[in-house]
Amino acid sequence: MSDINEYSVQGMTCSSCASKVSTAVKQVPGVITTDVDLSTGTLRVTGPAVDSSAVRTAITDAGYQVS
Ligand SMILES: [Cu+2]
Repeated sequence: MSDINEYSVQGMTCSSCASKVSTAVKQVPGVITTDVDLSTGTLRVTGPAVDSSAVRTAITDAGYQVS
């Protein structure tokens, strides 16, 4: 797995949504940084060997959809 992964997240409309998603994803083991681009709905996650299915679960558990 690469150290940088991007996810397309649906449902984030403001900075509060972005921080909610970031906070949830930062709980995933191995995640070092998260960065959200609200205009595109892109979540960028850095960290070695991050389990992408765990990231997806964290996003959906926070109440957002990921494609
Ligand atoms: Cu919001």
